[in-house]
Order: sequence, then structure tokens, then C-alpha cells
Amino acid sequence: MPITALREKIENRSAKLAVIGLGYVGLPVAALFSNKGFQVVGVDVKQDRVDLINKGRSPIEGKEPGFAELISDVVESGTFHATTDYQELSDADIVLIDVETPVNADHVPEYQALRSAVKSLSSVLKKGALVIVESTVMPGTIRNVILPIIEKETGMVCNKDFYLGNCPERVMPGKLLHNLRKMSRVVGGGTQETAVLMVDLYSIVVEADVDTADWITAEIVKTAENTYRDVQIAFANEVALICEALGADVWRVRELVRKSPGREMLLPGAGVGGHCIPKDPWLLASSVRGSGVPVRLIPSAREINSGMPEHIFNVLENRMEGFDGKRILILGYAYLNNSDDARNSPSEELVKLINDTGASIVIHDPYIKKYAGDVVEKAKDCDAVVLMTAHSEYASIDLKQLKRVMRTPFIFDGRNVLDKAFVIDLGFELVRLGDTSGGNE
Ligand code: SAJ
Repeated sequence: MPITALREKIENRSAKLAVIGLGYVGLPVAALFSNKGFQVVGVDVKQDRVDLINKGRSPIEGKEPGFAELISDVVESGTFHATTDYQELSDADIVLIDVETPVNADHVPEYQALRSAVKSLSSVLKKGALVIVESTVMPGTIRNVILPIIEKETGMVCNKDFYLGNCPERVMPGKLLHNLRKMSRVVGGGTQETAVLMVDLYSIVVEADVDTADWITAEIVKTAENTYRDVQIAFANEVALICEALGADVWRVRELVRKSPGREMLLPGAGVGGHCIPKDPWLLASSVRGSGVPVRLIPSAREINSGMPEHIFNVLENRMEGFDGKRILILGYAYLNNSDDARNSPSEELVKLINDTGASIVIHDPYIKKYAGDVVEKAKDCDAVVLMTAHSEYASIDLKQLKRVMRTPFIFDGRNVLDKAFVIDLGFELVRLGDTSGGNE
């Protein structure tokens, strides 16, 4: 099918769409396109997830405004259904690939899921179809990994028998639909014509700019934008560590630094979690591994941020004079405030460190079922409350009650959520990340 025919099928919504991978990225994009009149089939390897979706229910927990209703609507309307069977993609005109692309312990991208998805797709790919990789990949992956697999497995030639592009996702738990609709997107095309076709497609759901690029540019933009954030957070964390050493309050320092134009200092914190920020810098850095490019800033920033849970562990050990016999309540297990997403959570790292000491740990998180419950109840007989995630409800904990039930009234605030003066006035020992400016006893 010539690419012009695809354009017409996009415009009249007769193009059949497929989405491989029905997670935080694939499911919302499948739902949005089906809500715009496309017939969409979603493929996932998890049968229970497929079954739940086909009942019109969202497998994604946490606050996602409008999402559960959208899934219910598009499934009920019949414009979207899920399956585990790749054969259902054999008549797809456009296939979006949204599978996970984790990095391994050596920070090298693992492409098992991606390779498997592309190979399975290749076994059924229709001639003339457009394949779009939305997963975040190491720059160079489209040309060096995806393209060869499809051409080898299908015998087809890119830009002649099928079209290939990438449109890196820009989702965020808690704002899945908002980001997909309101955030600009970069579309990388194998040819400019393919990129322009992708603009036609994405402009149907994206209300912001959809910018054309080539494959490598789109890959670098995505990994660089998240690397930028990781480096900025690392800067804030390193200033916090300096403030702790110098008897200063990083939160006051930050407030004043930000008054200087163009100094948008980000928030120091208990660490950097999630599926994007801890991973994407390594994807960018790995793209030039062995090329002689001296990549130094990116790994250093990662080391600073991934070291924050251990820093907190050391502060706690010092303040409590060891962990023996201690009981510690961790507030927040999700990596992000007001989300249930615990992937690469700093809290998980801190819990692992404390578990090795023999102290007993209680975890609270309002968005994660197994950790939900009453904070004050969970704080009973605890020697420390460690605030790791800035869930909104933690700003209104009944601190008087908390003090009454704790064995030792010690709070570590890793996210600057609590009012310092109020907490100290109540008689707590308060330690705030990045603040040794007094009044912390
Ligand atoms: N964090 C800090 N200090 C900050 C900001 C974040 O310690 O100033 C921590 C958070 O607590 C969290 C981690 O970093 O543990 C990541 O937070 P995030 O706000 O970056 O949220 P993410 O991981 O969902 O990032 C996503 C990214 N979006 C995409 O990859 C499409 C990121 O590029 C966005 O900037 C972010 O959402 C957003 O703010 O929308």
C-alpha cells in the first residue's frame, strides 16, 4: 500500500490500529485513538491484564483522571479490544510498539521484550503497514535493531514495503491522558514523508505541537530530556548534601537561588525513582559507549541520585545510634507523590538497606493496597517515621496523635513536606534532608 493510501485511511479513520504492550504507555494511547474513531486492537502478553481490559476495566491503579471511564467507554463501544494473539495484527495498517525497555545492572538496555514484540509482529506484518516505536530506546536502536529485525523476518524493504517511525512516549503516572493530549511529541520518520504521515496521525489525539525529525533525533530528544531532569535533580541533591555539611538549610537556599533569573533549581529529595528518569540517562550514555566520547556528567548525576536512599540510611543510623531493636515507619513506597507506581522506588532501596540491619519496618502508602491504612496506627511503638514520598495526605497527619503513639518522637522528612517549626514545637526531633541549620534537634 503506498503511503498516500495510508494517509487517506488515517483521515477517514478506516485505518486499523494495533498497540503492542498495554501498560502505562500503550493502554492510554490505544484508548485515545479508539475514542477518535479508529478500530484498535491491543496486544499484551499478560492474559489477566487482557481479560480485565476486555471487561472494560483499567489495570492501572492510582489517580488517573478520566482514564477508567475512557477504557470502559471504548471497550463497550467495540472500538477497542485486547488480545494475547498476534494473529489479530495481521490486518493492522498502523502498529504502535509500547513495550518496556529496561536497562540491566550494567546500565545496558535489555531489549528482550522489544525484540520479541518486533519478531512476533514481523510474522504477521501486513505489506504497506506503518510501524511506530513509542518505547524509549537507546539512540541508534531503530536503525540498528528494529529495522534489521523487520527486514530480515519479513523480507520486506523499509520505505518501500513497510514504513518505520518512532514517537517516544511522554507519559507520567497520574497524568496519563493529560500528557498524551497536551504534551508536544516528536515523530521520527524513516523518510520525511513518513514523518509527515505520523504528524497526521498524532495530531488526531495530540493538541500540542507534533514535530518532525529523523529516527536518531527523536531518540536523542527523548533520552536527553529525561537526562536533563536527572542532572538537574542531582544538582539539587548535591547542594543539599553540601548544606547538611555546612549547617545550612537547602530549602531556604533553593528558594533564594530561584530568585535569580534562569536558576530553576529543582527539588532535593529522598531519591529518583520511576521508569523514565533512572533509566533514560543510561540509554543516552550507552549510545556512545566505546566511541571515545567522554561521558562523565550523566553517570555522576545517576550516582548522586541513586545514592540518596543510602545517604538517608546513614543519617538515620547516626541519629538513632544504630538500628538494633528499632521500629521504623516508612511513609510512602511509590516513587512519585499521589501515585501507586513503585517502580525503582527510592523507598524500596531504603527498605532493603534497613532490612539488613534487623530493625523492624512498617510501610505506609495510601495508593498501594498492601501498605494502605491509618498512619497513626502504623506508627505505634515506632522509633522513627521516615517520609520518603510526598503524598498529599502526609501534609495533614495528626502529629499530636503520632507523637502519642510513637516510642521515640523522631521524624526524618525526605521531601520537605512537614512544617519544621510546628513539628519541633510539638516536641519531635526532626531531621530534614539538606537542613542542619538548627532547630532540628
Ligand atoms: N524528583 C526529585 N526532585 C525533583 C523532581 C523529581 O527528587 O525536583 C524525583 C521524584 O520524587 C521521582 C523522580 O524524581 O522519584 C521522577 O520524578 P518526575 O517528576 O520526573 O516524574 P516521572 O518519573 O514520572 O517523569 C516523567 C517524565 N516524563 C516522561 O518521561 C514522558 C519526565 O520527563 C517529566 O518531566 C515528568 O514525568 C513530569 O514532570 O511530567
